[in-house]
Amino acid sequence: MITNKSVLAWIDEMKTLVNPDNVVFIDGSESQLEELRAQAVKSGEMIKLNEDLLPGCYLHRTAVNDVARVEGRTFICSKKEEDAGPTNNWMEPKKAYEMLFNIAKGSYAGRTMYIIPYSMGPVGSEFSKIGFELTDSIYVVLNMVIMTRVGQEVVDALGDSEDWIKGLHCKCNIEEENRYICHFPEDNYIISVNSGYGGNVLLGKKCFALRIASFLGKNEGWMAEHMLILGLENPQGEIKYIAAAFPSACGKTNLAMLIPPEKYRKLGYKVWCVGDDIAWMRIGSDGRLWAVNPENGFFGVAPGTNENSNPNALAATRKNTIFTNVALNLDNNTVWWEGLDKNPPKNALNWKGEKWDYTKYDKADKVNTSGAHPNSRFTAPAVNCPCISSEFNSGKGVPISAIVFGGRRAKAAPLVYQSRSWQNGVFVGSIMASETTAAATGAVGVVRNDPMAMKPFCGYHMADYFGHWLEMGKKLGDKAPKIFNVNWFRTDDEGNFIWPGFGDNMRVLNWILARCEDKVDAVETPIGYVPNIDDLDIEGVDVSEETLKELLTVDKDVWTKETENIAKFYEQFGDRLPKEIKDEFEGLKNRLK
Ligand code: OXD
Ligand code: MN
Repeated sequence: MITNKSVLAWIDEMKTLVNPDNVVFIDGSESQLEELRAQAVKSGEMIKLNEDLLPGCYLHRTAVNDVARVEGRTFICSKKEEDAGPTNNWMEPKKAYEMLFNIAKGSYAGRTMYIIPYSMGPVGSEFSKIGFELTDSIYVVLNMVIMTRVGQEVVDALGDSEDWIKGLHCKCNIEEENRYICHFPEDNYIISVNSGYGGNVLLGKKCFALRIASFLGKNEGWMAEHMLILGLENPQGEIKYIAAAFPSACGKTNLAMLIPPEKYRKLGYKVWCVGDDIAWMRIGSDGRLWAVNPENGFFGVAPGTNENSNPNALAATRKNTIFTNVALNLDNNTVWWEGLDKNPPKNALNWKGEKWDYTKYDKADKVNTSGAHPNSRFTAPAVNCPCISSEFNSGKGVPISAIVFGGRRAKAAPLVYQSRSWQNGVFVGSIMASETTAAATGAVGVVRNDPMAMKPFCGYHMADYFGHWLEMGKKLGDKAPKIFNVNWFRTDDEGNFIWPGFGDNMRVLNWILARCEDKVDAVETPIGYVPNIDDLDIEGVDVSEETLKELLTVDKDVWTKETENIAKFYEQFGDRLPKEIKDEFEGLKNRLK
């Protein structure tokens, strides 16, 4: 039950606007959720899967025109256009509200309004923030219940406070031309209309925990980042934590749940997953940077997830999971996706729900010929993950030793390098670039700049965001985590990956932590410090010393070309680009001469 006046007033206002037939408050109880699951199965919104093989699991199919985040229709509606900055779409707030309320008007007629109280972060933690999402979709309710902490305890934790985030979601008729994902950072308000796809409608995730939270973080002196958090335990039982930012679908979930190579496992190394997508970070009373994962589950990309690539993620999906847009095996009522195993089901429906013939699969036309959509997803509870960190629910967070940036770069970036300082590290993050993937609509395989993997998720002017990073560094001083850049995707001249990746990425993490503890030297290059060839362990992995040398090479010509790309990218920020970043860029150009 809600008694908070500010919440009640807003819900009343929204009820009048969207005009639902019924209103249901989501209290988080299992009995209520069971009833909703049954309703969704009855209406066809979800398909119950094989209870013996996949207990508590369901399949949902979105509309075929609604399968990914839509960056072109995502807006930051700050009062002033310049505050949204050149990397965001902007709409004047008054105009946006008017348009959105027009679309939302009466759109719940014949439907139920679900009121979801949710906490991003463990309920009651000083890191955590509370939101209310109103939705007309049971699928959204059931996903939010997995991805966030939902229910009466959240309402109780909020009390009378007015410090909460408004979120209105209306499915409407899933019309592409009327689809809008709008954020009003100055009003703590999110409105999403005409979509039913996760990233656009699970408002706690990208909309709140990144776009709105990044803005809050800037004003309140903390950071909301598109980062996984993992703990690496050494044989002595010490655990050091790393936060890492990669653009969408670059293997963040795989890295977060990494299984160490056999040799390391035998020695007693372990990796613990705190989070796979988002980190909220604050300076603790000890002056160090501490992080929590504000989410409560994983909204992971299904294709490519298998027993080898990520057994932990796969295990997490074996119960109480919602699958979206994967293939349905009609013989045993289970799910399948490309890369799960080598046995595509013979009697199956594809992600669109059509009869599917796996022999017609054509790599060049995945969307139309694959069983699962390339951006099909699983929504799995974090507690299901065998390597979930014991600190996952800690309201205190975990102390971060290293920050790692990365992307898909065939040639430019070496396997790993360390930045020269925090300031230089912010520059390294600002020049991140990667080949695009299927997580967002648009062309696949094009290189685009994606600073700190936050281009689609920064809720304010990107140059001010760089400035905020610099400010945080000043406050952290010598307690600041060290900043690194990795590239698992370097290729040879034929385009083959030359680093095995996956579990072997731990070899690189080990070097990173050794650097944090001043245990190894490194070689200075114009872009930063790379490992001495002998300090990166390649024993037991199919990488020759020559390949390792190539992996660690910084090609001056490639980087000189890269500086042209950087200059072009920076142009859009004009005078708002912090002087420190300009200085770092000049420094790089000089070192390349
Ligand atoms: C995600 C994304 O879904 O980054 O995590 O697109
Ligand atoms: Mn993400």
